[in-house]
Amino acid sequence: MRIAEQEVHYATVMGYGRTGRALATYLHAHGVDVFVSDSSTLSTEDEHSLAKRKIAYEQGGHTLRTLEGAELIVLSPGIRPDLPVLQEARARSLQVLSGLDLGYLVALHTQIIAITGTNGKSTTVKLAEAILQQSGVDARAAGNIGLPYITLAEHPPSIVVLEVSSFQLEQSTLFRPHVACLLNIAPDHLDRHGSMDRYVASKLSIFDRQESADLAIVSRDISLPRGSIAAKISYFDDVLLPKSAFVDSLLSHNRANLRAAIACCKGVLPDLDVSRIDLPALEDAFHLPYRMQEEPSLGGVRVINDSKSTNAASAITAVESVNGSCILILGGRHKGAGYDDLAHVVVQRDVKRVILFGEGAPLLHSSLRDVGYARTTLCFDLDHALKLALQEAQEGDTILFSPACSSYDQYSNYVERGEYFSRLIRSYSRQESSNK
Ligand code: UMA
Repeated sequence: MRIAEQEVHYATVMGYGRTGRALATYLHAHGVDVFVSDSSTLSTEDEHSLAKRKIAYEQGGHTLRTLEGAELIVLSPGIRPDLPVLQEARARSLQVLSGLDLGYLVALHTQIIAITGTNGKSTTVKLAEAILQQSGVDARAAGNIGLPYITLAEHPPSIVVLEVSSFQLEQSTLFRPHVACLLNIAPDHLDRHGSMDRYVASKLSIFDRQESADLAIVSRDISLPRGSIAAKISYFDDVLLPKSAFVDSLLSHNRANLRAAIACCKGVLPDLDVSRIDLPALEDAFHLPYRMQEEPSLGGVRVINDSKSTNAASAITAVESVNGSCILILGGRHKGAGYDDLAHVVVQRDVKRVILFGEGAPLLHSSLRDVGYARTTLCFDLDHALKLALQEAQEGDTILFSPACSSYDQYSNYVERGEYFSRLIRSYSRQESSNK
């Protein structure tokens, strides 16, 4: 297979999750001899699928087999670029690409809108995709939102709207979006990046390879390093939204997401008439799974499932959007950033109790204690946390599950955690109906 002037016969895919599977499938289908390397134990299903296609693999660690004979190494987002085996790869001058780099190279004629930021990425991506589709454009959303970009590469759309994470950006050396948007930056993923400076640098690198014909879209709240961006800069805060009841009904962060999505669409469709956007048809984009998802109420208690909240900034937005008294469930795997801002918001709002679970519970507990908030309860898992929340809640209260931490201590991802929480609620709801 020819990839950017280079004939590739043998490639290694590192990480065999959602991205790794898609990368291996694409490369294998194009005649490349693929080797898969994963640090965990593969499922029997994955092992069978690889064996059936005669794809060699290793599991339980990345050994030097990762490099043997490889002309190309492609990374899943979860692979840290500083792994010893990758340092060795660079010492041997082997080409190491991110999944985004590979998608970019094999679908060079697709126009790319790339959207990053600590929060609001998925919503903005879905909004931009829907606005472009309304305008008759063949546009598809992909990337961190759940569909690896390489999956679209076989039959690429005219425009791809990519959700891009700091992990993917940190690994990328070639990826160049025509329109790049940075929504916001708040502390997150410090366990991976090591410091806030490096996290910010990885976010800003979305603009690194843009050229003067490209467009960089940011919020006025973000200070850009002077002279570092070649693309034309525009600020999405300046986008005027049409006056409508629908726009008025949006929370301020969603109005910002809508402005950003429109700015991105205007980057590829300069004549887009904002007044002709069917705004109510965008409703679904504001209701992504496990993002402030309304669950069935239990005994007059409103229940919100915000499992997608994996950092303090998104939990703050969630807490601030709840009116009235709330019981907040927080916890999961700590990612290195602090919770002081969140603790201050908890103190200021009508939060009756905070139930803490998982690995991050002790740290969350001490942040809350430091601001003088004492109504916390620690427990091990979500089952217990919900049980305690229901005991505490009275009719008219809201139980808000907005964990502020990643799910990786007890679940494979935030979706699995969100599904689990939903299942718990449905089983309480069934019990409630059968008791009537
Ligand atoms: N693995 C290794 N070596 C390592 C680390 C991981 O082999 O050093 C293996 C794991 O054992 C596992 C596989 O890699 O088998 C998992 O790969 P991955 O962590 O790259 O995850 P994928 O399943 O490929 O999913 C990724 C994104 N996950 C991460 O970035 C952690 C998904 O974003 C994304 O939807 C998917 O690609 C499709 O593009 C999830 C996410 O949490 C939702 N993203 C973070 C966020 O949004 O905050 C960045």
